[in-house]
Amino acid sequence: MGWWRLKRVTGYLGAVVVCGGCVARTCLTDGASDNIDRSPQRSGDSEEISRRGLKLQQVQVFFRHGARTPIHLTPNIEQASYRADIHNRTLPHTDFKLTLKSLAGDTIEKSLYELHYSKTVLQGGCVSGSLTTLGQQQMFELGQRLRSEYVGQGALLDPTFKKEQVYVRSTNINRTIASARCVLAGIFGVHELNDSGSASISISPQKDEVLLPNPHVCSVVRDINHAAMIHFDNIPGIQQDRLHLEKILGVDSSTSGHKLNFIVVRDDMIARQAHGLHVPEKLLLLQAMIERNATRIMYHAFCGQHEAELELAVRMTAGPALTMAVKEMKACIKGSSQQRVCLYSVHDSLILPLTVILGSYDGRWPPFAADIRLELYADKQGEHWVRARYCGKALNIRGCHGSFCKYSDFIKNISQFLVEKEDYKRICSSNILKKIAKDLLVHDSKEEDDDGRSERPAGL
Ligand SMILES: *[C@@H]1O[C@H](CO)[C@@H](O)[C@H](O)[C@H]1NC(C)=O
Ligand SMILES: *[C@@H]1O[C@H](CO)[C@@H](O)[C@H](O)[C@H]1NC(C)=O
Ligand SMILES: *[C@@H]1O[C@H](CO)[C@@H](O)[C@H](O)[C@H]1NC(C)=O
Ligand SMILES: *[C@@H]1O[C@H](CO)[C@@H](O)[C@H](O)[C@H]1NC(C)=O
Ligand SMILES: CC(=O)N[C@H]1CO[C@H](CO)[C@@H](O)[C@@H]1O
Repeated sequence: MGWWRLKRVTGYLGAVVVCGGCVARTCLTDGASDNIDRSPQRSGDSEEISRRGLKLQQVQVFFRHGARTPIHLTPNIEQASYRADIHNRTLPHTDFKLTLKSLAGDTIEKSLYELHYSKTVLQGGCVSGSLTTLGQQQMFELGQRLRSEYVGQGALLDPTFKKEQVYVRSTNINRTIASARCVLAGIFGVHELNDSGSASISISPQKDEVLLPNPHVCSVVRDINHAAMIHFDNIPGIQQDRLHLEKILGVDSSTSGHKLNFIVVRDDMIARQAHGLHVPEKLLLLQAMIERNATRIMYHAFCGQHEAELELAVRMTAGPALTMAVKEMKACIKGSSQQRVCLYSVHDSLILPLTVILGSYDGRWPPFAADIRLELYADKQGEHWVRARYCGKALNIRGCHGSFCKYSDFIKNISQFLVEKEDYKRICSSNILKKIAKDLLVHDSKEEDDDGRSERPAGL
């Protein structure tokens, strides 16, 4: 299996921007290695809900797809076998009648990502980047957790599926579409969904896709991504660790010209671990190093190489999706929308910068089935409040105190990251990264005068 070829072809399509990778730890309750705090409420939350008389009006959920087959393979390591009869079965309790709807009103375009994945058939018959049977179950269980909180007598949703109340949108990739299906099945059950016959998932054409950092329409996103994925050696400390890993694997990048990316090795490793497949000892020994360095590269790929790029980067990578979610909140407050639950089936590439915007990035790779929820409440006086949650746990939203943030404060605090279509387009094609780099150079040369350093491993 030509790993180099895979990496080359991939470029930033799929492998990078739909940044692969995953983690054995998930937001599920089963993982032994799962050390994420999943307690659904903070201790004071239910008290605050009753004290203020908060009533839930709407919840929007961004979730990462479940466990999948790898997108990358490690050079000089024997491939793991992903048997299609084990890992590519459709779970009957997630199988129901579903339609896909194009948001452009025409037929859904062929997915370039799927076209790319389908070229790599893994040992065992599964295709790269596909949601596995385990991944389906993880998403189903996320759906069940949503059901337990939001469905029932006096709750946000009736147990009967009403298409006006539930909006589902996915990126145009099989594993996210299938993940959305499994979440829906977990919320309503396949009998109800089949009886209703009206469940659908909306898909945007690539040119308008906001559910992932979109390098196809935004050259600023592409350049930020490229800087991290190709020139990751600029990140202090990476090169030394990379050379060590290459030596262990017997990879000689100086002759091949292709530096081994930690994200590649991590992706392969995590997919094996999630599915209980063998991981070679020499990789296991380096797992902590691979994890940390890969996560660091991933962070820079979506949040910029330098602190000075951060605000711009996350505004361009996750801002459009957040802007869409804020519009839904506004529509709910105005009473112009009946949608109570919005489900967005996405990737780690969106989850990570979203947590950065919310002010609560935990420094880790978002695990399979990780979810961010934006809950909109109204109090007795009719004032609105927002609670954000990551893997169930309430977050401190940037600048707010406690779990609940006044809607007006929430908007004030995140407004610098919101972006309308026209501004997005304008910024995307601007030379703003060059400007930032130039400012940094001026800044750096001043510092060098001070401390005499001749060369800095600048990220830009
Ligand atoms: C629901 O419908 C799907 C196909 O549309 C079918 O395969 C499945 O068996 C049905 N499940 C139930 C429980 O009715
Ligand atoms: C995996 O399952 C999907 C959905 O049932 C199917 O379209 C695809 O052909 C299967 N792939 C393999 C390699 O079995
Ligand atoms: C992805 O989904 C399409 C449409 O359902 C299907 O034709 C294709 O075989 C799927 N690809 C894989 C790799 O399962
Ligand atoms: C790479 O991993 C090593 C070992 O865990 C760690 O000390 C180092 O800080 C990591 N490098 C980066 C850039 O995160
Ligand atoms: C970063 C930011 O805008 N923080 C503000 C969030 O909202 C609170 C309450 O209005 C302000 O005090 C913060 O300054």
